[in-house]
Amino acid sequence: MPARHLKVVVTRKLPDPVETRMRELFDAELNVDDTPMSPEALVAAVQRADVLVPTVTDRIDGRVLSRAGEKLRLIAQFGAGVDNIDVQTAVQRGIAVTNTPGVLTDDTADITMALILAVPRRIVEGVKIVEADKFEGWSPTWMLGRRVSGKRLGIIGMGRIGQAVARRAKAFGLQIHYHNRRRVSAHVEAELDATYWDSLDQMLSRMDIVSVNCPHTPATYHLLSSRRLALLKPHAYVVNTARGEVIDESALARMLEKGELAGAGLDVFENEPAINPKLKKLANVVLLPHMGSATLEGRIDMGEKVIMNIKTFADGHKPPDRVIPAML
Ligand code: 8YV
Repeated sequence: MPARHLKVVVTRKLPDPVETRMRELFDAELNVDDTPMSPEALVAAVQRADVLVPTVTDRIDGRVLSRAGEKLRLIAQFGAGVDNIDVQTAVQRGIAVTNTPGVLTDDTADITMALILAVPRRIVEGVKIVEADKFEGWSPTWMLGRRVSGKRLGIIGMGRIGQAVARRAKAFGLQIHYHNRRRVSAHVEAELDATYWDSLDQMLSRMDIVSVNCPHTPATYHLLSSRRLALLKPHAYVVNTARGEVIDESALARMLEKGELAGAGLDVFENEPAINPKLKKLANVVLLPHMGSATLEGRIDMGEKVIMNIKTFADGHKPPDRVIPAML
């Protein structure tokens, strides 16, 4: 079918240049007022679409897929993570799934680094003091945080984003440690001066800061369980810019409340947009509203990748960013 006749249903508002190009290339149905789709609206969308372009906020589970129309052949996710999609079922039903890896690596690593600095250096607490007109003058023992340089950073998930975090952190004088399903190449380890731990438990008990940078899959759900969180030293900080589900959020909140951990910087949550209310009350916790990849440039690049995936598919080729269940 010519690309122009391809019914592409986009579930959320995307940046104007992306939407305009989609309209030029495809029979694109846009969501200009950005109202999130209800489960019923999603079912209706998969019934009329040739291609669905969802985001992290759309749950494309087995139930939705079982009601998909014959025409649906591609789910071109606008995002790197695909944990909102039942990829296995989609592929079994002959529906290809693609994502947008690579283009949000630097932006997400920047936000991770911002949290790695913000929590130990108490940046948000400082901002709040100034905003509340409570800055009454400098004192040598006031607002003391902890030095970042020289500390050990344990990165969980040494893919593109994990490596980009490591590169930044190394420049800030942190010592890089990591746990990953597979050890990275000797060349990357040497560049980052990184120490590999095949045992996550052993790494955790030795780190000053831990950063979660792995995808959420059945294997990483609650990877930082309450048992594993308890392995961290009480002066350790936890940063998560990947997916909330990788950490047992209630256990983390409980430990932070009791002072069993020094602090946390979180951009993602287990039940977004809901956040454990305990976390919001703690001064040593910095919370962001899932904005790791939220730059205009990043969003446009993500849109470009979605378009390339759809266009290649429409031209009868395998789209470049296919997600294969074995990868998950
Ligand atoms: C995106 C993300 O904004 O790409 C991802 O996996 O977590 C976010 O940074 C979101 O997924 C868009 O669907």
